[in-house]
Amino acid sequence: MKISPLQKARYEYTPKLPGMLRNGIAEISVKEGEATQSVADQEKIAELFPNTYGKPEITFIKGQNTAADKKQVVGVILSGGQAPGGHNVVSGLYDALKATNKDNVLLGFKGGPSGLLEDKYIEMTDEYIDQYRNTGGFDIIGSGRTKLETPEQFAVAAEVCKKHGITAIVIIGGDDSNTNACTLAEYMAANNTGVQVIGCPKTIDGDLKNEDIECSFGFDTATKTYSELIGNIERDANSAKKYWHFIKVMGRSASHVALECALETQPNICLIGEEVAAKKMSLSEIADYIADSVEKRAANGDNFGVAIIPEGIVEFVPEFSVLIAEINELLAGEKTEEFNALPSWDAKYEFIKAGLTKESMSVFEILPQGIQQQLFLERDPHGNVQVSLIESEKLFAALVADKLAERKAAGTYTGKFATQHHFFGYEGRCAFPSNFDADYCYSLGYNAFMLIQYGFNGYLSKVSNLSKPAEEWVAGGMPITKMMNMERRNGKDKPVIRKALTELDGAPFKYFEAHRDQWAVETAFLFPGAIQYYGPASVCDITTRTLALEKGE
Ligand code: FBP
Repeated sequence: MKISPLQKARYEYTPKLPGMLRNGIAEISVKEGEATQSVADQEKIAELFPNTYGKPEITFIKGQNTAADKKQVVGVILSGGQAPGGHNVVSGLYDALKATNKDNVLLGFKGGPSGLLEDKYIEMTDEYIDQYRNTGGFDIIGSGRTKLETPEQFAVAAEVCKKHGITAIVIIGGDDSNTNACTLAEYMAANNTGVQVIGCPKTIDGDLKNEDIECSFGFDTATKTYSELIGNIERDANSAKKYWHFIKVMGRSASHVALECALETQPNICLIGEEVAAKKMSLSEIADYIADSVEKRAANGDNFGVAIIPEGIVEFVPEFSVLIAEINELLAGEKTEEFNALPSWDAKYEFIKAGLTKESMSVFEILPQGIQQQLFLERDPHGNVQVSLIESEKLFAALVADKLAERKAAGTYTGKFATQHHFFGYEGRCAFPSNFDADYCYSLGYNAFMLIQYGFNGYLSKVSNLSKPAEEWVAGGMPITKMMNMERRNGKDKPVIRKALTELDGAPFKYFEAHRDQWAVETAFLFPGAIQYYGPASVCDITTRTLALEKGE
């Protein structure tokens, strides 16, 4: 296989472990903390997780290793969307497992959770793992979005574990995957299978975090990648001075990615979904807000700019989410076929007009035709509109153009408004992990094995104090039940990990809020440049602005 010079060089990189994990396996001991309880709905969660609820948090410290010396066969699964660093979680896990006992075995289940159910796996070897060290992607074993959640699936999983003598499963995933890891852990304990389940916090979206988990892995590299590109576009915009760039960035629901990119690049506009929802902003108000910046900049002779739009924005605009719900109803079941059989867009439009409420129709009417059609063409397997496929960068550009046309007619705006549209998402999910993600992920994997070795079940691998150099990081574990609460999902109350949305009273948003009016008018662009892997730690090892601000730095 031909490999790039950077990939070759990255093979040589030695990820940094937290200081307390650096003394060798024989000198890692465990310190138990207080018993824990769930973030909310304690009684209900305790009742649903009798075997895994209320366990103590633990920290690894330097000391005599007292873990039982049994042979471990560990299965690992990558679940959900790719996030840079996943390969290092697997290699950290592998290295710790082999350093403990060279007869230990690591099986990688292929293609996500379905690999476990279908018993499709590969056994990891030095040679195989070495090809993937410090590289991006999940191609080491592949990933998938099958949910492991029913008792029937758990029974199959337990059978597969029994067949291979598996003693522990490590699930590398986001909030939903770790919710399922928690339920699987409870099942394994309740059925005396002897199989432990450990989770690792992954997602570029950055919405799996709380007072214990400081960030999910992949967020650092993905946002640095998008910020590099946004900075490059800002410089292009400032050179040519003729385009407004509307840039949509990934993040299915929460706006953490958009906010971090804004902190890194200081664009003229960045929308934050959570704020739009809190202020109940309509599409028209958002368009006016952006148009105000365009108009003020035009008055200064600056007919260019950059606006960042979070992917999940449309779900946060109250009138838009009502429209989407009505469209889902309108096309429920067989009505989709009836709609698709209509001969022309005009006929379809009449069908839509007859089916939507007056309020939703008034929202629908102001959308560009391309977006109107997207709302009806793209459906997920459950029959829902796939909001992530809505080109909101084009939607807002078009709405702003309409506002500016009105202002021009009224004589208040005389500038030029030419737009370019971009979507940054998949570009960032498989980048070579930054040093931070390479170190953090390797530590999460290494630490996951320590949790296994000490017999913990239903724990999330936890590495904290992340804004400090790796030497000062703290490694340990936290019962997943601690992050759970009850939420309404598909018409039922379910125990789930609470998703972390952008906090409007949090330091990252407050910083943005304090500066955005200036950024909206001036050209205050910041150019972060490409991720640096070699050079001074002040450039190569810096983490996100979000983490630094959250830590008061
Ligand atoms: P995870 O929550 O599984 O980490 O995935 C996040 C994400 O990258 C979102 O940002 C994006 O909306 C979605 O995955 C895209 O999913 P897909 O890869 O299935 O198109």
